[in-house]
Amino acid sequence: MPAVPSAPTSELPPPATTSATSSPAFDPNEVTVIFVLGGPGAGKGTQCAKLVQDYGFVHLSAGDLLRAEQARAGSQFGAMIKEYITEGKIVPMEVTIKLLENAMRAAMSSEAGEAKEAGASSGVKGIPARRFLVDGFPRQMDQAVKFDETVCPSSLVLFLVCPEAILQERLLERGKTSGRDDDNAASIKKRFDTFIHTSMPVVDYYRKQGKVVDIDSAKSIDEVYEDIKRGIAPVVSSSS
Ligand code: UP5
Ligand code: MG
Repeated sequence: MPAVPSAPTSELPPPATTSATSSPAFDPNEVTVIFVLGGPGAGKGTQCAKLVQDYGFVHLSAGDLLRAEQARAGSQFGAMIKEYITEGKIVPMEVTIKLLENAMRAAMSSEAGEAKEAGASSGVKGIPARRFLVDGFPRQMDQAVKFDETVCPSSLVLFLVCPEAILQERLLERGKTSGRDDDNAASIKKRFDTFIHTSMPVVDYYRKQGKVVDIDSAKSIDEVYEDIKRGIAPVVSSSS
């Protein structure tokens, strides 16, 4: 296996705050963040798309942001991100957190964000976007601690639970057409290993804080979504 290089971070500015004693960039009373976690292929992206449609969440997929940065012409992180993703490893958090923070800021200041927050049918403008689904992040303890400290503590964690055999079948099927560097048998195995050893401690950490809602994502897409709607009800009603 090739050595994974450490990430140069000079191209991205440092996180907004770096001291453990300073405040997060976004006030959790004004911004609602839901983390959507689960193994590779658990249905995080599929379910987030449905929540965006019905609730006007802004959906931020850490994996999608990293793939976009990988594809961005001139990015100094492109080769490094590709190698980490193919190896199923976690990209150094400075890169991912900055991409997420930038995307949150862009959504909050954009017309698109305003329209989403207001709801597609109301047509009301001028309310900043403030409900975020953060999909596939945090997946390592250092990321969880840093994001909570410097960006915004989450209100809820949706944890999509599904047996590995089903996940593998879904990913291999998707791999026939997805073009993703990691939808192949070798990468999928590494992604599973990383999920168990590196990402599960994050779920346990939030479980101790009482934030985790477990969702059986082996069910059909619509059944999973019904369970998710019930799971987020307390947070959605209190932030609307
Ligand atoms: N499908 C979905 N739900 C279904 C259901 N209920 N029944 C039947 N089929 C269902 O779904 C996957 C497939 O399953 C699709 O074909 C779908 O139709 C079907 P999807 O919704 O895409 O699942 P998702 O959980 O989003 O799977 P994904 O592959 O995106 O999960 P990963 O967590 O592996 O990928 P992600 O893009 O988040 O991360 C990729 C890599 O980026 C990581 O491995 C890592 O290297 C890197 N990364 C970081 O380094 N840091 C980060 O913070 C985040 C990512
Ligand atoms: Mg996804």
